[in-house]
Amino acid sequence: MPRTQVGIIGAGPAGLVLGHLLADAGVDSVVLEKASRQHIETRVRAGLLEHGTVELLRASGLGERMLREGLTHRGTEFRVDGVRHRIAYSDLYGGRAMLVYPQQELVADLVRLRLARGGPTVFEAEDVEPAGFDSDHPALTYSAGGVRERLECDFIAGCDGFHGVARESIPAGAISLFDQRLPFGWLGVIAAVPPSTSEIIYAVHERGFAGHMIRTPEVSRFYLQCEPDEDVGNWPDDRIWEDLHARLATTDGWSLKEGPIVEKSVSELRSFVCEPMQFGRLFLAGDAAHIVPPTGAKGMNLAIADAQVLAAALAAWYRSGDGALLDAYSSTCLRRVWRVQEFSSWMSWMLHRLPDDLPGRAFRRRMQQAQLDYLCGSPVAAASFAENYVGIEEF
Ligand code: RFL
Repeated sequence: MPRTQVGIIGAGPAGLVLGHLLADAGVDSVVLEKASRQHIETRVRAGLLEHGTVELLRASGLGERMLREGLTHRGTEFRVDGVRHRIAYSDLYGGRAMLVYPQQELVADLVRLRLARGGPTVFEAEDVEPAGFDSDHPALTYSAGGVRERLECDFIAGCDGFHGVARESIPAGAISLFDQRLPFGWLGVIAAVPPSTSEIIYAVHERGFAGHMIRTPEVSRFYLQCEPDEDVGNWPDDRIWEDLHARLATTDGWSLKEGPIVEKSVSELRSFVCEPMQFGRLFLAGDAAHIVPPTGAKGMNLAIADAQVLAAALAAWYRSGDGALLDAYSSTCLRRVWRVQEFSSWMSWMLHRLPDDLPGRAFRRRMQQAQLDYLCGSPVAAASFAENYVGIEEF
C-alpha cells in the first residue's frame, strides 16, 4: 500500500509551497492535482506578492526566477475622478516593497523545483477522496490513468482551492462558514500591450471602479467593475476600451495604450471563511479555507502564509511529537485571515460605485468620500494602508 507522511490535495501556491517547506524539514509528501501540469502552469490569476511572501520564497530557495524577473513596486496610485494620489507605501513601511510576478509563473517554478527534487506529484488525479481523517490513519483514494489508488498518510492537507473536495468532506456541523457576497463584480481583462503605467492604478469613477494592474512588461491586466452576474458577452472589446479610457482618464494628459485583448472573464467579489481550518487530521490551507475579494491582492499571499504555518507545525510534530503548533494552526492563521478580510472589504467598499438600490446609499456614498479624503490626505492613514497592503509582519 503506497504511503506518505502528508498527503497534499492540490498543486496551487498553498500545496506546492507546503510540499517544499515539508521537504526542507525532512517530511515526505505526495501532491495529488486534478488538473494537468500544463493547465496549472498557464492559468492566469494573481500577480502581487507581499514583502513577507517574497522573503519566504527567497529564504527557502524557491524564488530564484521570481527575484530575477519580478518587478519591484514601491508605490500605488489612487485615481479619484481623474486626480492622481500616489501612496509611496515602501517609504511608509520601512522600505518594504512588493513584487509583481504572475501566479502561473510561480506555480511553474514550484512544480519544476518539486519534480527536480523527486517530490511525488500526480497530475490529472481524478475523484480524490479524503477519508479516515477523524482517526490516526487518514488516506486519500483517487484515480490515475483509470486505476483506483489508495494513499495512506499521517495527515491530509486540503490545498485544493475554493471548489475542492477537502472542505466539503468535513462534516457540516463541525465547521462554521462565513460568507459575504459584495454587490460588485469584476470584468478581468488581459491585453497584449505594455502597461501604460509603472505602478498599479486603482481608479474611482462615476461609471464604476477600474484597475490597471501590471503583470509583465509585455502584458497588461485591467479590471472594470460590472454586475456580479454580468454576462461577459455584454463586453465587446470596443466597449472595454471605451470604458477603460473613461474611467482611467486624468486631468493631466495621461494616455492609455490599447492592444489586442487576449482574455476576459467575470468574477464576483466575495468573502468566505471556514472556521476552524482543521478537522481531525485534515488541515485546510489557502482558498480551500477562505477567499477574499481580489481588491487587496491578498489571496495568493494568504495561501502561502497558511502553508508556512502548517509546514512549521507539521515539522515540529515530526521532530518532537509536540502537537501544540498543530492545535494552534487554525487560530494562528485565522488572525491574519480576518485582518485581511477587513482590509479587502474596506478597500472594496471604498473604491466601487454603489448599486442604485443599495439601502442607505446616499449616506454610504459620503462615507466613501470621507475614506478617500482621509487615505489620500493623511500620512497616518496612508501608513496604515501601507502596512496592510505590503503585509503586516506580525500576523
Ligand atoms: P488554487 O490556486 O486554487 O489551487 C488549488 C489547486 O487544487 C486543485 N484542485 C484539486 N486537486 C485535486 N482534487 C480536487 N478535487 C481538486 N480541486 C481543486 C486545483 O486544480 C488547483 O490547482 O488555491 P491556493 O493554492 O489556495 O491559492 C490561492 C490563490 O490561487 C488565489 O487566492 C489567488 O489567485 C487569488 N487572487 C489574487 N491573490 C493575490 O494574492 N494577489 C492577486 O493579485 C490576486 N489576483 C486572484 C487575483 C484570484 C483571481 N480569480 C481566481 C478570480 C485575480 C483573480 C482574477
